[in-house]
Amino acid sequence: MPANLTPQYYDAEEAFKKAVNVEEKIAALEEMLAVIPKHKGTEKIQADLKKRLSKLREEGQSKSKTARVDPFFVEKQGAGQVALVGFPNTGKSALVGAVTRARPKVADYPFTTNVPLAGMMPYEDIYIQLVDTPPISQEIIPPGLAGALRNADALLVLIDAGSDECLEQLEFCLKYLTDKKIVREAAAPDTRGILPDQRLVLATRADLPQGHENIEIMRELGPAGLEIYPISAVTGMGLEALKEKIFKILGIIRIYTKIPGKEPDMRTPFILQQGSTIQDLASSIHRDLPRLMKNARLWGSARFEGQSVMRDHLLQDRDIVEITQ
Ligand SMILES: Nc1nc2c(ncn2[C@@H]2O[C@H](COP(=O)(O)OP(=O)(O)O)[C@@H](O)[C@H]2O)c(=O)[nH]1
Ligand SMILES: [Mg+2]
Repeated sequence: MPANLTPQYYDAEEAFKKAVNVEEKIAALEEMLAVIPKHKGTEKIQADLKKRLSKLREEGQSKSKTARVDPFFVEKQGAGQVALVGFPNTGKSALVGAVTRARPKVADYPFTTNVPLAGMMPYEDIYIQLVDTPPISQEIIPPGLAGALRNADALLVLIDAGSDECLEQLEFCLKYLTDKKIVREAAAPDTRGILPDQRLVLATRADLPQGHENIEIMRELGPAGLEIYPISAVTGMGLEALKEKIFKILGIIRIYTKIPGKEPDMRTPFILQQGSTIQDLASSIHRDLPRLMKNARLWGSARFEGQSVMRDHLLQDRDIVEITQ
């Protein structure tokens, strides 16, 4: 029996896809349940919505208990979480302020940021979460910071190109990240950690007079082959390309979905890891979809538009997929 879902229902579903935390997801599911036409054709969907709702409510309760204990824990929002790490006064807060709407305190005295502070950075049609963190130095490393960094999906290491200590900063930060197993060479299953490719070193305050020379010194004397990317939060130098680099190191792709006979929904992509397949997309849309799926068609990276593809077909960033059940 057809479900004949209404525009209100699709709007609520849209809100669910956009939801960035458990509370918003719960609110959207409740709305979906409230507006879904109540007849035989939607019984299965209704039951499923109820199940998902009760699962999320449980999750929400256990989360709020743990969230209070650890002030360094930042709940993930958006397409990916990128944490900043660096010495005092390297321009961490200034960078977050320049590319997000968050307004962390920027000051020329050290230790103005005591706990992590998140802001959302718009990139094309998605948001990426940046997390400003308390500084590290030879004298002090905030306890709890390592956990927060390990929990991120990617890292920005900020080195002050305006400082004569830049090489020491670089070596100290990289060593801290490997010693604490925040950055690891190879990903082990079920262990958190960031791969070297997901860690980007920034030479900040590169507009300062000594910036150019210091960057040359770091490139020459720092680890061989390490990319050092100059930016300035004050002049804006390098910031646009930085957003693209951040998207790249997250290793994510955006997939848009469409309903047969309708225009694709280009507003809210599903975010998947690079290397994801049609099957992965189906399970992230709905738990039962991999089982119910009959056919999938692809626009974008396909050889021709609307090509039917297999479940194990590898998706590319910006693909459009239509799944029929
Ligand atoms: N010239 C210059 N100064 C900057 C830049 N970014 C930050 N600053 C200054 O450097 C100081 C420390 O910046 P802040 O963002 O608070 O550093 P944090 O301690 O790493 O968060 C402040 O006085 C900022 O105004 C930059 O790109 N260029
Ligand atoms: Mg700061």
